[in-house]
Amino acid sequence: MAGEPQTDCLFCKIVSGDIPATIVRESATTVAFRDINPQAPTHVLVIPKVHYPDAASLAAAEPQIAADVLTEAGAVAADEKIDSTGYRTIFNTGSGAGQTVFHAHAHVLGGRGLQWPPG
Ligand code: DGP
Repeated sequence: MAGEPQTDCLFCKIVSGDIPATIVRESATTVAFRDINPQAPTHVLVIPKVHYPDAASLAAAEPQIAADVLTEAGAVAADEKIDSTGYRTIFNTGSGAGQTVFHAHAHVLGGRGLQWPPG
């Protein structure tokens, strides 16, 4: 069923605690944890606790939770003190854009100079 935990989903297992992660924030609807392969001094993933494969499908089904993900991304940036220097919030969508985990997630990156456009 839409939104239900998926047994083969890595991030659902982080939500349930079956796979450990360095959690930096948690809300009723989201979890934020450090990326295992950081691309910047701060690289945190913010995920909804419910399972949707990408940001657009989450937003279509659960717009308030999609908003919660963005609100938490901003809170992570404030906690990590990268809000004043600038940070980037990225939703890779589809394997052609580099998405490897098909549970919606926002990357929050900062703490170094960020180039534009991204590669
Ligand atoms: P994406 O390529 O946009 O699907 O991003 C997936 C991210 O998930 C990638 O940057 C690496 C991260 N990741 C993959 N496996 C794990 C894990 O087991 N733990 C943590 N903390 N991050 C992971």
